[in-house]
Amino acid sequence: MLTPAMAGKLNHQLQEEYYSSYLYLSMAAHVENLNLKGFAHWMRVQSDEERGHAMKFYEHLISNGAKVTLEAIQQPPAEFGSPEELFKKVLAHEQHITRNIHELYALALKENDYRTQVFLHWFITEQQEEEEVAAEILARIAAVENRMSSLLWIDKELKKRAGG
Ligand code: OFO
Repeated sequence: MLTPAMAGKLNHQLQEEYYSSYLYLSMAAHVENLNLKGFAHWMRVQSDEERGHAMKFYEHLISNGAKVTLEAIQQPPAEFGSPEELFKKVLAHEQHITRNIHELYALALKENDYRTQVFLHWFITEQQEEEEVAAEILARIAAVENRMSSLLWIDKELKKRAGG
């Protein structure tokens, strides 16, 4: 049996996972407009996965006799800037979700809620992976952008060549 405090927090995380799905779909739409189809595909897959995460919270609540109460999902931003800025936002969002999951786990420990502890193990591992993936993509994008700015700097230098 979940305590009312735990059920409330799990219901809220269910909403956070749906918001994550909505956020990644908005990010997909942003990169569709930049014609970055691979980025858009990645964001769509991520958006689908987040709905799966939300449903895990739904199932955990139901199978422990608690009531699911759906909260409103807020509007996500529509603009995310360059690919590098976009992935900085992905990483920051995943770090936010990790903090939520860790707070839930701390509450489950405090309440001796063993079932919720076991349930959250999957999310703790998942968040570690998601942060690692986002950080790796961000590093790759930053490397490409650094190469581009070095190339542009060389190009500017070459323009200075005097004739004769
Ligand atoms: Fe982005 O992962 Fe859900 O929890």
